[in-house]
Amino acid sequence: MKKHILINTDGQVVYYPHFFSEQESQHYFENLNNILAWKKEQITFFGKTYWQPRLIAWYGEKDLAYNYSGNKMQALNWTNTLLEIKAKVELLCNVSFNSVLANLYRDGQDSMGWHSDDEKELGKNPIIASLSLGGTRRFHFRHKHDKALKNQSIDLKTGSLVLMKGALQHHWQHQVSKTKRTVPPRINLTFRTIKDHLY
Ligand SMILES: O=C(O)CCC(=O)C(=O)O
Ligand SMILES: [Mn+2]
Repeated sequence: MKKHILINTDGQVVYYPHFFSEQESQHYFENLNNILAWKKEQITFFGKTYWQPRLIAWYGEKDLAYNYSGNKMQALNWTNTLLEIKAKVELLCNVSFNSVLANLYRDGQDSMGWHSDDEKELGKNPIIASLSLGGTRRFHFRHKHDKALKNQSIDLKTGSLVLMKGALQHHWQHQVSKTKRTVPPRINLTFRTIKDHLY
């Protein structure tokens, strides 16, 4: 499968532009948009609580729980479609995932700020597989300490998959910025493995 290595210093970011075809992507977008239990959630940041600027839903193995942005989240049971997509992603990356965080960006004002996926439940050097369906949004990376390393960014097209691995989450942050352009809604699925189960 065609791939492009975006970052290869202090961790790796690999981009697969055509993981799913246009038709498959549209089919999955419609299913997930209709069926997932989308919710507006709060985030606690330096003691202050805000609404997250997007909708989210978290699915995984039975009884799995996860501390995400100051909230204890309880996993919902996998849907058939999520299991089907998970199996295809696992074939490509040779790891098995026990959960997925789904993000719905309704328009260009929905976003996700600078962060690393470094929750301790994910373990030391997690592999995270991130699928994009629907409207194209730009994904940015910045190094946390080394100013000599340039920021990187990439347009996440429908049907594309990003793998983040190695020490990436220790050294780099990523974000999906807002845009004034009119963009169709976008669904993102980030498959993760929770190591420390809270149950
Ligand atoms: O929407 C995306 O592509 C990124 C989502 C993300 O970074 C996350 O869920 O942690
Ligand atoms: Mn992230």
